[in-house]
Amino acid sequence: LDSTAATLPSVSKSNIECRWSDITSYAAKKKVQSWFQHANGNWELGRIMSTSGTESVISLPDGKVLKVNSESLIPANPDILDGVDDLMQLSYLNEPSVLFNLQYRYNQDMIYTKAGPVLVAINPFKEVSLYGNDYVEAYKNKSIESPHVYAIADTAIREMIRDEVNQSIIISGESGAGKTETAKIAMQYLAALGGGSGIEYEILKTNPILEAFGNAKTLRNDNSSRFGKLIEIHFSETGKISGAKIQTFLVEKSRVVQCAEGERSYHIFYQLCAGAPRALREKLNLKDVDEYKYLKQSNCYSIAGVDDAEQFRIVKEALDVVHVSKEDQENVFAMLAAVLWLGNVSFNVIDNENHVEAVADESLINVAKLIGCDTSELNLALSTRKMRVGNDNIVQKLTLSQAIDTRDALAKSIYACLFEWLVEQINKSLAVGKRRTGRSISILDIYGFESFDRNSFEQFCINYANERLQQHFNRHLFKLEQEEYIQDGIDWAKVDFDDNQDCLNLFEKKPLGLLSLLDEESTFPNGSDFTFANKLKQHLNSNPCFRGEREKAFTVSHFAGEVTYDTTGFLEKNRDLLHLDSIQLLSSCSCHLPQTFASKMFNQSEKPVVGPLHKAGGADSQKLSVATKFKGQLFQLMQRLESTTPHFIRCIKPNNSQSPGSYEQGLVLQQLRCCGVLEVVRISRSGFPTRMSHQKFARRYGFLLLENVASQDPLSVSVAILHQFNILPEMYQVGYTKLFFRTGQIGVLEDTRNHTLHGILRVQSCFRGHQA
Ligand code: AOV
Ligand code: MG
Repeated sequence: LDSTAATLPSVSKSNIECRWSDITSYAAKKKVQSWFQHANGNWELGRIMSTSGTESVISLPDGKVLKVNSESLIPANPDILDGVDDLMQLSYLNEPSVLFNLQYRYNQDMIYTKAGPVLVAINPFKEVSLYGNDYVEAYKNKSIESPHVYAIADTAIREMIRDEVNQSIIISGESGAGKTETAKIAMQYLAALGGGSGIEYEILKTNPILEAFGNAKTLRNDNSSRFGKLIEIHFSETGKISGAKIQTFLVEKSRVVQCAEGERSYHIFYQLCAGAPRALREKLNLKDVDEYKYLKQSNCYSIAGVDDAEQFRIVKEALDVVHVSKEDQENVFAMLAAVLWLGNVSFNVIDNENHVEAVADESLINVAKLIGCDTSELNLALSTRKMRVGNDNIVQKLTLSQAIDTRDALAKSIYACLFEWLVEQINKSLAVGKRRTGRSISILDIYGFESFDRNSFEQFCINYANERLQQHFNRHLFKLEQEEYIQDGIDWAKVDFDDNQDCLNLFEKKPLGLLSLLDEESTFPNGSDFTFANKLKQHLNSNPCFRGEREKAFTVSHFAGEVTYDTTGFLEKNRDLLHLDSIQLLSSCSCHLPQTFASKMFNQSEKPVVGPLHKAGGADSQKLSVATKFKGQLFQLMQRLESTTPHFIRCIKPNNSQSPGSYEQGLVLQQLRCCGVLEVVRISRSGFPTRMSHQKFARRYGFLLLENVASQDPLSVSVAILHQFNILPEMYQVGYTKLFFRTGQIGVLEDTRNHTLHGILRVQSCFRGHQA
């Protein structure tokens, strides 16, 4: 007998109600299957041989027999429930059962599983044959029932038409979990069902473009989105796509000038260098990727299995499709080349105060040529700063580090403007015509939660966005649900869930929250990352979601885990200053894009103030801080989503090595826990997720009644319908204003309604045919 088994494992809240001791007598447990947790945390299915007192003896599949603490055993589901496609169907809803169920399906390439109203998608990291026309048809005709992104998209279309309410498909999950792929799969389905006008083809082609310019290889994901995206697809009355609008959020521009070992800058740079045809190469003076300092620093040029040259061809084709002219495409490539060459611009120290001048070499000449200015003007903009002192204009020389910062700021701004400009062009091409119906389905795909060894301002913003999104998820699936039941007088067992309001408060509270303190410090001329970190520690140390760390670091307890941020560069990135000299340079350029960018920057810089107050007078652009602007965007986004019916998809990353076939239980469990999937299932199981007002219900199904109802008020009609269709009393509740149904109940009624309606239509068209 081996008694080295783990002692009491950490059993989370969601397991507690499913312990053996709660559900059955000890005698009944003999020979039944049970989960046993190994010391490494993995669960294994065993069979209980005997139980005495607090100890049980169990046998494992490999023949081992263990003596374990009875309390540590968790009931397993009967074999017949192996791999159910909705976790709601599990008799025992505990963590190991859920983990096993998902794994069982995953091993057979069934990567989708419902968790009540939420679709769980586990990244296969390989091609699975679940997509394409046959599948689209099958989901459209409802000849397949198994959970799928297509099914979610189908529901969204149907509900949009049925309820005349805008819909949203909200995709979340950690970095590399599969959000972007899932978003594309959803778009595919919508395009297939709503296609016809040709605009759907354009919509699909926005993906390779935005991925080329907004995705990059990170340590977590070879194709990591470095921007957030909401695409709103509009439909006409007849359910056909009439146009679309893309909104993007905070693209990570620091990557253009700086990126960590083993990561890459944006795909498009490598694609351009690898794929540009000879004429273009010569025109832009393009070199190989390893000749550009911005690309060289991370020591990583290629991605396994990706042909950058081929991708370049795909992107160019896509640009054609969304009506970016050949001329504009060339302008875009010129801007990319200018950014690359900027990175190679170097400086010479010219006096003993460390003042510099740009070296007039090939790189400086190329940048000037590509943006359309003189090398001398470019040199001045990079190595000096004009200031106004009293009534005089003075020119101040820059030091080496100031000049490098100015150069990098220019490169970042050009890239960010280019990205924004591209999105505008795409939106023009996809613009919804005048016949706007106001019906739309939005798909949200943002950068997933990130935690690296070193986390900076970018992770701070990304994780804050994920925190906001998590609250939206909570609000819908827990809070609003409960509130609605209570309002309508429905008896309802409360389910606890992890609210992340505390963490959001830590970010958003005024004046003592992370964002306010960051902005405040950013406005102080003498503020530094160090003084910022100290302020945080001084004001926030009592907050349970915050912990000050050594030196300039601090830790935040996010819903998805703790992340330690290094404040180095926070202030500079938050201020995001571009000197007026640089903007003026761009506006004086002879090329069209730099001018456009300059006016964009001017408009942005006229807004209210955050930024160091210069004693010499406002020579620098002053504008909203990056964090404040981002927060504003997120609030707007949430407001927009609030007015839609949400459909949630949770992507799960089964391993950290991006490899197929590997399912790490601990990693999956951690993701399931932090996003509250089990709680969602529990709430749905005990609740009544489908609801309809008495009026609407009576109107929708009243015509199916076989007998007249004495009283015609909506409630009486509704009750008569429920009786006629034998809907069991435990399957619904009648509230003050609405009817509440358990999952699946309304489906039967809908089917009957559709059949009957089709029957009526057939009869009518026969009748008309007869008349003619
Ligand atoms: P993410 O969007 O969630 O990460 P992606 O959608 O980029 O993650 O997925 C990462 C990689 O996983 C993809 O490049 C594919 O190789 C693979 N993958 C994901 N879903 C599927 C699928 N359904 N079928 C086949 N392969 C898939 V991030 O943007 O980093 O947060 O920020
Ligand atoms: Mg992504």
